[in-house]
Amino acid sequence: MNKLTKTAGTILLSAAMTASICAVSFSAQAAGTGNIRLIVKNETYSTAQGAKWDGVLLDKTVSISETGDALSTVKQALDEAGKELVMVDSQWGSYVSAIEGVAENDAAMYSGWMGVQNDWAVNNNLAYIDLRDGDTFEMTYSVTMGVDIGADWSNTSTALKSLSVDGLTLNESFDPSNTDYTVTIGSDSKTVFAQPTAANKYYQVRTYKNEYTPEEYGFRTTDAIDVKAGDTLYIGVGNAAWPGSYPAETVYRVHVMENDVQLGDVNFDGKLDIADATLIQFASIDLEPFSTLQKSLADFNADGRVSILDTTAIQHKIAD
Ligand SMILES: [Ca+2]
Ligand SMILES: [Ca+2]
Repeated sequence: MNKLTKTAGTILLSAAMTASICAVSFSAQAAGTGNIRLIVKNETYSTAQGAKWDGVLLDKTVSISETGDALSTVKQALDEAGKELVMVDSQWGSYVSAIEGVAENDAAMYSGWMGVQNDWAVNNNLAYIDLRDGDTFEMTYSVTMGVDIGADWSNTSTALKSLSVDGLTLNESFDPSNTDYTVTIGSDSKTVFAQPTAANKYYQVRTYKNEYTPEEYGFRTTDAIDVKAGDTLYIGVGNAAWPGSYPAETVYRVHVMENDVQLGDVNFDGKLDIADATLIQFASIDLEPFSTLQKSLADFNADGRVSILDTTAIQHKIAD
């Protein structure tokens, strides 16, 4: 490994330490209560390549430790399961260097154990990561500093790689560059589970209902969400308030509708009215950013572009 890469690694660790300060002030919940699903796995370094073991070593519900952090919880759970955990002290604090004989630097230089909380590749010391009841926490072996588990420092995109909602069918197939989706559910209410996956797992993903409130934890993939027509799910990726450093967040929206969305209804409220005409007018002079779906809904006169002519066409339609 050359010197440049080492320097880059040091910078990353420094960034992680800075991020940890944010993480500590961020968590206000009671520590040490509840359970998490803990998964310990090595799917990147096979026994054929020389690993002591591969696959899933552990996948079970375990108690959160008294101090509430990920490092002590993993240690406690592995102790209880009779699995060997080796921790090493460094200037950055203690970290997991080996689990049941699969150790850092075994597969390659800088290979080692990473923590993944609710599909977010943790970017600081696990002792600073507070666990919440219902979390999923993975200890996963990475050969390439995260790239092989979907976490890549060189990827600055805050897009999602995939998005589905268990219990609902999106009206369009998912496209990372389109941030608006609709689902049609009639007058039913449903219990659903949002299943977003970030293009880069170093960026957190959180789901909210009806109000985008990134200061809150939001719904995890295992949290039930009750929805009815008129609700909107917001799925944020890489908000600046969350641990880590981010270029710019992306927010996806899933609009839950009674009926299929109609042409012109760019605010997804199920009605075509003056509010839509006004939004389209703003978008036509770049005062309102429109998603791919909104652009197609906005082209009311079907001339292939969003312009004041669409606003006028809608005004005529409403006046009829
Ligand atoms: Ca509307
Ligand atoms: Ca048009």
